[in-house]
Amino acid sequence: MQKKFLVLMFVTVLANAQVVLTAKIHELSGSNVNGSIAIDVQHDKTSITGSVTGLTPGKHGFHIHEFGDCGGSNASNSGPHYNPVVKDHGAPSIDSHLGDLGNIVANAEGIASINIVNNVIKIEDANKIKGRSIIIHAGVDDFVSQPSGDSGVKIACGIIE
Ligand SMILES: [Cu+2]
Ligand SMILES: [Zn+2]
Repeated sequence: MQKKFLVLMFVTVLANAQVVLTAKIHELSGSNVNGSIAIDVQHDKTSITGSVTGLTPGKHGFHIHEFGDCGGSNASNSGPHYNPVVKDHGAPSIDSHLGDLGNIVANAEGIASINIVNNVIKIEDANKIKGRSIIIHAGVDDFVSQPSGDSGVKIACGIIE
């Protein structure tokens, strides 16, 4: 009976595990794209919410890149998409880079209200993505082209804290 209770307690703690990370998004090379993002990592999924302004209307590739460094020409210091278990690039799924977050969509005013549920990033990944960069691209991630979805230049970058 007591053992059962302890197991139940343990499961409850796991189910409630949650790490909230944030990223301040800053423009790159005069793009005027800025915003803030919250990454709410839960036991079995992650909610990504926030707002980004200064975009051109439409879809923009959105990824976690390997290195937490927005410097270099076109933020080249950020490296490739975060890919800890060596998958191909694609739409967010267990068969894609862990850093593949899909596209964000800006309205006619250039504002993207982000509200993504990602079923790939789980609680055990919270410490792996912390300290890396999150990047917004000028173009659409086509989910097919390798290694990065052909989503064009990087227009904004932030560090996941
Ligand atoms: Cu990217
Ligand atoms: Zn990718």
